[in-house]
Amino acid sequence: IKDKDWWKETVIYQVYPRSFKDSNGDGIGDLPGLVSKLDYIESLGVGLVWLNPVYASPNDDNGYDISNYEAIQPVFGTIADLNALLTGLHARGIKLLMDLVVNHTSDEHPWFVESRKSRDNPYRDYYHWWPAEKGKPPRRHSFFDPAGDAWQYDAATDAYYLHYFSRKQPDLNWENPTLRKEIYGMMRFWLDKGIDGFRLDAVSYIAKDTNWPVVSEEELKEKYHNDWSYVFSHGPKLHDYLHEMNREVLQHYEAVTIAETPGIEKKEALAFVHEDRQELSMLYHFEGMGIGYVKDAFKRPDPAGYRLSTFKQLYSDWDKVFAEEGWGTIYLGNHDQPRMLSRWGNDAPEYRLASAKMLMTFLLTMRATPIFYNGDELGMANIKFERIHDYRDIETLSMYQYLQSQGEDLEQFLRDQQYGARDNGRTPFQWDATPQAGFTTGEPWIPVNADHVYINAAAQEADGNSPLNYFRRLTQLRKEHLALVYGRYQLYDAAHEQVYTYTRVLEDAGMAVILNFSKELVNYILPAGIRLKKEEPVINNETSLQLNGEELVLLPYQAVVFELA
Ligand code: ISL
Ligand code: CA
Repeated sequence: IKDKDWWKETVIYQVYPRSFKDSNGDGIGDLPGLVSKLDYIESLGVGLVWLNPVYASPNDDNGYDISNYEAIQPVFGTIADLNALLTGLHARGIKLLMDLVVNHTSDEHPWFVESRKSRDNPYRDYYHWWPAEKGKPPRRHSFFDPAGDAWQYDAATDAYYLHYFSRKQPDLNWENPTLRKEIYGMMRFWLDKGIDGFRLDAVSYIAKDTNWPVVSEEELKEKYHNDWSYVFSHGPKLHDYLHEMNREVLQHYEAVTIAETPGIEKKEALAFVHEDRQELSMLYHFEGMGIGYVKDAFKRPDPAGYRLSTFKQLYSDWDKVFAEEGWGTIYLGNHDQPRMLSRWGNDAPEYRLASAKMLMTFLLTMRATPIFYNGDELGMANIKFERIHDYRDIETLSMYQYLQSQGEDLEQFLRDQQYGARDNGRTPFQWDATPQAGFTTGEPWIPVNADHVYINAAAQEADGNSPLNYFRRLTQLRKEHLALVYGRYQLYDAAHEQVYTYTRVLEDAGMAVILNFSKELVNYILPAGIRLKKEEPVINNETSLQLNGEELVLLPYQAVVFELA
C-alpha cells in the first residue's frame, strides 16, 4: 500500500459541544460534559475527534464568530477543561482536531475593534475596507444576510467592511503578512498544547481578489452555477497561503488537517491535498450536499433533484479524484446539514433503524476517511420544527426575515426548513428516555427531539442489533479489513435506482458492498463480475438474509457486505 497513514484508516467523530452533554444544568453542552462521555466515545471505535469551536465568542453563529482565539468560552469551561479533554482522549488513543476559523473573526475581536476605529489604525489592514468616497463596492453575497450585501457600511470611518457571513463576522485580510503571522502564532499555541490538528472552516474563502471585480448576474449563472460559494472559492493566492501555513506551522507538528471547501470542484481538489504540494491532509467537498436542492440561497428542496443513480455517480466520480494521489473524506451530515437519516435514509418508524444502519455501512466502506456526526450512530432524525420561534440558527432566522420583508410564502419556507435547516442537526444528543434526554437537568438551549423516548443511547446499549452496536461492529470491521480503507473502488449497476453496489479490492482481498437505498423489497441479481467467497456476509444490518444462487432478496434498506472469492 502506497502512502499508508493512520488518519486514512481511522474514523472521525464530530462532536458539536453545545449539544453533546451539559454538566451544570445551564442547558448548554460543555467540556466537562464531553469529558464525562469519553468512555462512550472510545466504545465507538473512532480514532479522531473533531470538536466544533469552543473559543470565546458572542455566539452570533454558535462559536464561528470568535472574539479570542486563545480563550475558551466560559459556557464551555476553561483551558483546564480543554486540557482534561485532550489528556482523556489521548489516554484512550484518540486524537483531537480543533476548529480553525480564520476566514473571519467576531466584530468583537480586539483586532476588529481596533480596525474600525480609524483609517490609520495599525489593525486597519487586518480586514477588508472600502472607503465610501469610492462609491458603493461591487456586490458580494452574504450567506447570513440575504437581503443585503456582504459589504457593511461603518459610519465611524465612513467605509464598508466585508463579511461573507453575518455582519458580526468580518472577513480577515489574508493579503496582510502581519495578520498571517498572528494566525500562525495562534495555531502554534494550540499545537504546542498537544492538539493533533485542525478542521479549517470555510478555508476556500480566505483568499480574495482584492481588485474586487464586478460579478455580473450572467457570470454568476453561467460561470458559477448561480452559487456564491463558487465565486468566493477561487481566490488567487489561496494555495500560496496554504503552502505557507504548512511550512510555517503544520509540518513542524505533523498536524492533520481537514479543509472545509465549499465551492471547490473535482478538478481543483487534488491541489489542496496532493502529497507533493505540502498543503493539507484532507478536504471535504459540498457537491453531495447540493443534491436535491434548488440552486438558490434559500435551501428549497427539489425532490426531483435526487435519484440514486445521480448520488452513486457523484460519489464514484469523487472516488476517482483521489484514486492515485491525495486522500478524500466522506460524510452525509454535520452541524451545517439536516440529519443524514432524514435526508438520505427514511425516518418513518418502520424504516428508521434499517436505513440508519444502511447509511453507516456506506460511509464506513468507501475509500475515504469517514467524518461521522455525533448522534448519527443512534439514527437521530430531523426535529422538524413547526414555528420560527423554535429556531436558533442565524441562517434560518436571517432567511425568514428576508422572505418576510419580501412578502413571500413563509409557511412554505417553514416546511422547507423542516427538511433542510441546520438546527435539525443541532438538537441535544439523546442519551436516555428521561425528559431532557439525559442531556441536561435544566432547560436545553434548543428543544430536545420528542423521539428520544425510543431513540436514545441507553436503550441502544442494551440491544445488540441497535444502530449504535451496529456502528461499533462497522468501525471494527474497517479496522480488520484494510481493503475497506485502501482497496480499489468499483461501481456496479450504475443505473439501478434502488441498489448501490460496489467492490473494494486490495491485492487478493476484496469485499462487495450491497446497499438497498429504497423502502421496497428488491429482487436483486448479483452482477456477473462479483463472486462471493461464501454466502455468510461479514456484516448485515438485518438479522436474516435471503440469497438463492445469484439472487438476493433485499429487505427495505438492507445493507450487506460479503467477502469476495
Ligand atoms: O453556502 C454556505 C452557507 O450557506 C456554505 O457553503 C458555507 O460557506 C459553509 O457551510 C461554511 O460553514 C462554516 O462556516 C460558517 C459556519 O456558520 C458554519 O457552521 C461552518 O461550518 C461560518 O463560520
Ligand atoms: Ca453547561
